[in-house]
Amino acid sequence: SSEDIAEVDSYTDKKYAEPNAEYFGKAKGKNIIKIHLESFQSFLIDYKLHGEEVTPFLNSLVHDDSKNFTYFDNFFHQTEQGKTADAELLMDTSLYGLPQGSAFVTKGTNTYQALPAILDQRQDYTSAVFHGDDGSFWNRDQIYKHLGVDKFYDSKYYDMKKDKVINYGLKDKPFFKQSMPMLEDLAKKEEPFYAHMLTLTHHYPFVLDEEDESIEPANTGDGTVDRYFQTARYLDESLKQFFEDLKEKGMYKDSVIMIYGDHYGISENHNKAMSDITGEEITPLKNADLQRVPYLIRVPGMEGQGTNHKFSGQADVMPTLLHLLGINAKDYIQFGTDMFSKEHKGFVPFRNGSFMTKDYSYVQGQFYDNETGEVIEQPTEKMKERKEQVHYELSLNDEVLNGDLLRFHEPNKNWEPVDPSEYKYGQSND
Ligand code: GP9
Ligand code: MN
Repeated sequence: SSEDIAEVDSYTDKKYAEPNAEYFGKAKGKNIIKIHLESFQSFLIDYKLHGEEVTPFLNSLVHDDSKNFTYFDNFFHQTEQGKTADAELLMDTSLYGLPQGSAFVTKGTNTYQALPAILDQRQDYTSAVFHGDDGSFWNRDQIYKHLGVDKFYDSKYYDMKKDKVINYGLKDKPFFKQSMPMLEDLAKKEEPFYAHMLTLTHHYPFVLDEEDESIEPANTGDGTVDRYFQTARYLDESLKQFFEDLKEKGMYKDSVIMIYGDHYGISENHNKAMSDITGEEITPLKNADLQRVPYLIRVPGMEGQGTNHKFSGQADVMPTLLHLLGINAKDYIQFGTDMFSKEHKGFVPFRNGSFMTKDYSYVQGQFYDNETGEVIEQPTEKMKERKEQVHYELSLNDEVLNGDLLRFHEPNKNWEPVDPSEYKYGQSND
C-alpha cells in the first residue's frame, strides 16, 4: 500500500547522499556505454600469471589512463542466485535482488522506476541492450519493457554461426565487432543513447576454442580456476578491440564509459585452488574480500581520480550516474548512494545480510577486524546498529519487490509510469 512505500521512502530519504557540486551534471547529454564484464573479480586486476599480466588492457585503464578513468578497487557485487540478472537490477534500479531466485524472472511484471525510463523521460535518452544470447534468458525480453529499455539486440541480431559461439552464446570478440554497426546506428539517429553491452565468454566453466587462447592456464590442478585466467584474457582482448573500434568510429571521445564486473566467477567450492592463487588461506573474511568486482568510470571532461578506495557496491551506481547527469536522485527510491558524494554511505550490504566497511566486516554472523583478520568478540554498539540497519534495508527492499510497491510511488512531477506495451523487441527494433 502507499503506507508501506512511505516507510521505504523515508528510509531511502534518510540514507540519501547529496551530490558533489564539483561533479553534478558533468555527464549531461553524453552518450553512455556501459560494459558488463561477465564473472570478473577484481583480483584479476594487476594479477600476474607465469610472469605475465592477465588483463593488460584493463590494467592500462587503471594505471596509464588514470587521467580519464576512475577505478573503484573496493567495489563489491551484491548479487545472489539471480547472478547477471541481479547485477542488472541493482545497477539500473538500485534495488537488490531477492534472497532466493531471480527477481528478473519472478518480479518481471512489477512496476519499476529504472534508469532507462528515467533517462528517457528526463533527458530524452534512447536505451539499448546488446547481448549475444537468446532474449528470453533471465526473462530479459519481458522485464526490459518494464524498465523502459527501448531496444534489445539479442542473438536474433547477430551472426551466431558455429565458429562464433561458445558456451552460452556469441564469443566476446565477434559480439563487440558485430555490435558496432548497431551502435553507429544509434549514434546517427538516437543520440544521446544509453547502451549496455553484456559479454558472455568469461562464464563458468570458462571454456575457449584453442585459437582464442593467448595465455597458458594456471596450474593449481583445479580446471575451473586454471581456465578462469584464459577467458579473462580473452575478454580483456575483446575490450581492447572494442575501444579501438569506438575510437575509430569517433564514438569514444565524447562518451561516458562504465565498466563493471557482475559477480564472482570462482565459487567457494574452489577455495583450495584460490589459496594457491592468492597465497593466503581462504577464510570466510577472505572469501568476502574476493567478492570485489571492478567498477571503472570515465566521464569526458572530468579528470579521472586514478584509484578510488571508497567502499561501494552495485546499488550505488544508479544514484552516481543520475547525479553525473544532473538529475537529483533524491526523488527516487534507491538503496545505494552516490559514490562521488562526500556523504556516500560506506557500508556495502551483501544480499545474505553480511556487509563490508572500510574498517570491519560482518560475515556469516561474525564481525571481523579488516586489518588483523581477527574475529571481533565484542562488537561496538555502532557495529550492531549497522548490522540491524542492513537487515532492515534488505527487508524493505523485499517488501518493495514482493508487494510491487513502486506502483504506489510517484517520484516527482516529471515521472510517467512505464507502459510495457509500448515496447516491442525483434523486427520492430528497426
Ligand atoms: C546469460 C548470461 C549469463 O544470458 O547473462 O548469466 P549468469 O549465468 O551469469 O547469470
Ligand atoms: Mn553473469
